[in-house]
Amino acid sequence: MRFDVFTLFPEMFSAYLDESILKRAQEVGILQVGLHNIRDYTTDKHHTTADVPYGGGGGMVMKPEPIFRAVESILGAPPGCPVILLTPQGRRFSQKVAEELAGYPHLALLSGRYEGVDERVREHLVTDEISLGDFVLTGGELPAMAVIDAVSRLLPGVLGDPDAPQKDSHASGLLEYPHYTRPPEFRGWEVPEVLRSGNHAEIEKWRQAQALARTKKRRPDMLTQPEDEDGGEVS
Ligand code: 4GY
Repeated sequence: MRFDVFTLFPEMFSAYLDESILKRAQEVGILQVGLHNIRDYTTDKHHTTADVPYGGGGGMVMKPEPIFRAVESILGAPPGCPVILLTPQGRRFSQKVAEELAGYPHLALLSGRYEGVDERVREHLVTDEISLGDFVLTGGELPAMAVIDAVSRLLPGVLGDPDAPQKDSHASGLLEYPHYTRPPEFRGWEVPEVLRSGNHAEIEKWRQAQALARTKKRRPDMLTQPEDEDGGEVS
């Protein structure tokens, strides 16, 4: 799978993508990430990427020309893949959306800065808008990395255990059961006896009960609204 990322800060991505699991996925050719600096697609002397908003109000808005030029240079016009803008105004990201996106061979991610992008980018270039949640960051770079991470780990061969994505919390519809490792006692706090019993049927029963109890307590919405319904339309 390939991601092409359009951003004013491509260097922010390298430290994250060039470590650990995502590094290996790129080395073995399962994952490709192209990083493109929108500033490289400006044509004016000062390499202008943003300007003041029409109508006033302060702040800066990302200009459409360099964004269209960048995306169309890399992907063609029209682009042959979804072009996803990371914005609090988008549909909410979830494990289900990650699974949907993992079905594409190629995605473009657009990370905005300042007050956001000119509306004509949304209307005539962007095909999907995704939000990580109801909070405002300084840019769309962290959300783009989160999407790459959540989608990439679903691709066959990226995780060591091929069943790992099916075992995920949220894929199961429940939160994770508690995890323990050695030592069996730490500062007087013991690992539950059942986990050290070697009785795999009892361990499985305990884990399911713990996952259900934890979900009821922390995320009752996951039990009454299965998967990730978004609360429905508004008029
Ligand atoms: N939350 N989910 C988010 C965000 C920052 C101004 C547009 C979010 O996805 N993106 O907070 N993005 C804004 C900052 C430009 C992106």
